[in-house]
This record gives sequence, C-alpha cells and structure tokens, in this order.
Amino acid sequence: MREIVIGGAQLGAIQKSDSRETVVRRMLALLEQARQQGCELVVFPELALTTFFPRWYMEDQREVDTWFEREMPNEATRPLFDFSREHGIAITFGYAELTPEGHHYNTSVLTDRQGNIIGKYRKVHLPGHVEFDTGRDFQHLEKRYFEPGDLGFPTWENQDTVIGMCICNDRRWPETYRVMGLQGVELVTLGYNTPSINSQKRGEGEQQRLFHSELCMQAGAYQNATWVVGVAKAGVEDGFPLMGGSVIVDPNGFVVARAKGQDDELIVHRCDMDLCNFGKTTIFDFARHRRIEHYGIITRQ
Ligand code: CDT
Repeated sequence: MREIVIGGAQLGAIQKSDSRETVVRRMLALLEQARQQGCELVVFPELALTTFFPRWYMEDQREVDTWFEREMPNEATRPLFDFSREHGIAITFGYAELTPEGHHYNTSVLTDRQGNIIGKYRKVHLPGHVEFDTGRDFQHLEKRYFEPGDLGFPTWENQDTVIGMCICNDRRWPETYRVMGLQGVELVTLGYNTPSINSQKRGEGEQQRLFHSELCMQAGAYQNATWVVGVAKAGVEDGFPLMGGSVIVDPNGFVVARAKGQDDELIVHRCDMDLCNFGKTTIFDFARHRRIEHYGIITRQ
C-alpha cells in the first residue's frame, strides 16, 4: 500500500487588517493538529496568507503590490517551512506571487517532507473581471490583478505519488484534471475562495455553490482515477461571506472527509494511492480508450 495521511487545513476568515504573521500563527496551529494526527501532507487554501483581496477595487499599483509576495519562503512564511522540515510534513498553500520580472500570478507551492519547494503552479483559469463592475453586488477582480499562469498543469513525483495542483476556479474545468490525468496524476490538491453567494445572480446561495464545487471535484476525481483534496478559505471577511465545504475525495469520486464549519478546521484521511490503480487500468485507461481524433475542437478557438 502507498498511503499518505493527508490533512486539509481549512482557514476561516482573514480580515483586511490581519497581518501575514497572524495568519501564519493560525496555519502553524493547524499544522500542530496535523502533526498530532500523523499527517504527512497538509493542504492549505488559495491566497492563504491574506484576505481575498481581489474583492477590493484598487487603482494604485503600489497598493496592489502590498498583497503580493516577492519571494517564497520569506520572513513571514519561513516558520511554515521550518515546521515542515522539523516534523516531516509536506505542505502546500496558495499566495499572490510577484516575480522579479514584475509578473503577477495567483500561485501555489508544494514542498517535500523536508520543507523544500518541489513544485509551483500558477492559476490558469482566472474568473471575474478587469474594471469596476456596477452590475455586481461585489467585485471579483482576479482578471485585474493577475496574469493567467504560464506553467500549464505540471505534476511532480514525491512520497511515491504523482501529485498535481490547481487553484479554485480551475476545479470547475474538466481540462484541468484531464491534463494532469494524462500525466498519471494520483493526487490533485487545490485551495479555493468561493463567495457564498453569486454576485451576478440573486438567489444562487451557498447550498447550490457547495453542490457545484463538490460536483466538479468528485467528477474530476472519478474520471481521472485520482484523489482530490479541495480546501476552502471560509467565513465572513469584512462583511463578505466565503463558503466552506473542504473535502477529500477518493478516486471513485466519494467524499471521504468534509469540513463541518467555516472556521479554521482540519480534516484528515489516510489516502491509499493504490486505490487509483483500478480506474487507471480499466475504464479510464486513457491509452486504450480515448478517441482523440474526435477531441480536436477542444483546443481550437
Ligand atoms: N477564487 C476563485 O476562483 N473563485 C471563483 C469564484 C467565481 S465567481 C467570479 C470560483 O470559481 O470559486
């Protein structure tokens, strides 16, 4: 058996005024819980270090850049990497990345169990809009502040497992999972910040949003015979509610762990990577069953 004890470390709300140091202390408390429960990998949400700042319209690029990290690890986040190294727990979390060349990405990193970064992913599917939108109840300005990721959907082999990452809105696109599935992915980790209500559609509330979120992750897991661990930043941030619903989904598409609340909360499951083998060698044996001559339209404009 190839087992990894995985923790999904849901974070509750982070207010605009909360410092990185405050948030990292909360993340360390979750990591300590994870250590006590024997976790070997802990998954944190998208933009884990700050409030979900794309809800705020900003015109001054200097102000925008205060939400970005220029290097990783940095002073504020180093304790996470130290904890990883000291206790042999791999971690993955999301943050806003400002590169030395001046590019802005919505990024996540993955470490090995020695606290070394072994993988980086930059969010490909950026939802929302560029300019202030008076037609919405609140803003979602990811397209204003980030460029689409330039790394594709890579996978890494670590802990005897093929691991890939995606971020939030990516989980709604079947192509995300399939591109990693074609690389033999066995574990997809992702974090999200999903508003509990639809800013453009009155009446679409939390229940429907939770349903769509799970629907996508369960389908992605089943159709690619992979574990999927999806972790929320939840709770009410400066008056704006984000849904919870962090889950661990097995390669048959079943939810095996689910967060109960909207605060900092750890969900844990002992994940057997060999559970991926059956689907990958039978109904989703891509080499035998895919009919790519009929799929060309997917990659045309
Ligand atoms: N962070 C993120 O990608 N959130 C989106 C909200 C979409 S509404 C503009 C999501 O897909 O959950």
